[in-house]
Amino acid sequence: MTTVIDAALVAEHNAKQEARLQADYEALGGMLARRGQDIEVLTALAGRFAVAVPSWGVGTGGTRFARFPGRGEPRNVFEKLDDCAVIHQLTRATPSVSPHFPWDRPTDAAELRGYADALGLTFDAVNSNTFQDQPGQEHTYKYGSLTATNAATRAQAVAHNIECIELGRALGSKALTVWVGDGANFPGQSNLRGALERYLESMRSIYAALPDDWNVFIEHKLFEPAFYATTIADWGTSFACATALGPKAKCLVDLGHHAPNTNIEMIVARLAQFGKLGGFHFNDSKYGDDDLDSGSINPFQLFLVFNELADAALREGPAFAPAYMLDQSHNVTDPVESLMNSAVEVQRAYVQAALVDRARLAELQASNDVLPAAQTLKDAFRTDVSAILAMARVRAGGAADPVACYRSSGYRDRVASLRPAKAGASSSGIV
Ligand code: RM4
Ligand code: MN
Ligand code: MN
Repeated sequence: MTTVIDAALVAEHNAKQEARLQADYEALGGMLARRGQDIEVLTALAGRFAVAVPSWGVGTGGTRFARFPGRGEPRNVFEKLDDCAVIHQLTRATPSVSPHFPWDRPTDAAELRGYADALGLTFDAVNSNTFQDQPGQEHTYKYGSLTATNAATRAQAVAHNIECIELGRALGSKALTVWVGDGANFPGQSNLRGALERYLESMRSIYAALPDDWNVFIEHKLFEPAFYATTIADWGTSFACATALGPKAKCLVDLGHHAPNTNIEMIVARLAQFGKLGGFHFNDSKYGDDDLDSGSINPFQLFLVFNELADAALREGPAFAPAYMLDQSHNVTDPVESLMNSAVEVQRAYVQAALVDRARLAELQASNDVLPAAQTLKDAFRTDVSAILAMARVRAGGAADPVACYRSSGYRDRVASLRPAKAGASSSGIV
């Protein structure tokens, strides 16, 4: 495997941190042992955690007002993979990349797969894009794609999704994520039921093109760009469509795609109960689809999501394996740093959820002893598992402190000189 950051530099960084990490790890291990928990079991669990990086996340994002490009942004999918490889090398928690087409369309899929392989990366779910028009495209998506009233527009959107499946097959992916911005901006603009009927008809054609071992993930989002009525606005619609389509169709929960204060962990519990939880796009938000770093606003919510996942895993057994992906946009931070930060925060919630004393929680719930039940969750959430995460990384060849190690590597300066900005071009990121 090619290492993008000099392995000697990582080793030197870890050597400097070793004494402090060891002391913290021993102290935490002692504290956990007094609670009846084995730190080594938790460190092994942390080492098995993986979350996919979104290819579009390594570019600088933007808002509808402006995009302020960052230095050394990747200009093509190969450079995106280089940045993703740095994230994985230092965190050891992001071995796969979720590509977005046509942004990442390769001229030679085998070459792209080989490039990823050499970097120690694989491809996770592929994403279609019918929320933008592409140069030379025959039919516009201005009034919708999979739900368009114009049959030729729908056929074009279906064909794009089928092309995504074919590209994904060549890249070794096993799932297609479909998010559409289709909807209406005015009451009366669209027949609400008719739009969903057209969506289902289009999705049936896409579903029929799925290989046997593939899934399609339906991603819902409350609003934007349709501000009055988004066709796939909520998990209920997503669930109904996934059920109508069949067993290969599942629901994808993007944490930022709900109204403020929505109980997302309950959505997770419901989808898991009915066998339709396909996966996640992790991020955080304060207002809407803010795409902020995971755990940066509401880490307790992230923990509660993982608490439900831990409960579901116990009930369902090893077959329960929703796809974990990040979906973020970075406007003011270095995307590599933000994605490393998020991967670690999601991994933190995963480990904290494993700390919950489930037998005690079940007893407290059965006897309606409310306050200690709430405290049982808080005890786990308040436990600082940083030393476990750092130890898992160091043992796997990653960095004790990924952001500090990344900064000392000078990677951003190096790529800034290798990747001069294209004047006027929005080479990556969303906008
Ligand atoms: C959407 C949604 C999708 C992502 C696009 C770029 O809001 O979250 O997952 O493909 O943004
Ligand atoms: Mn998303
Ligand atoms: Mn989104």
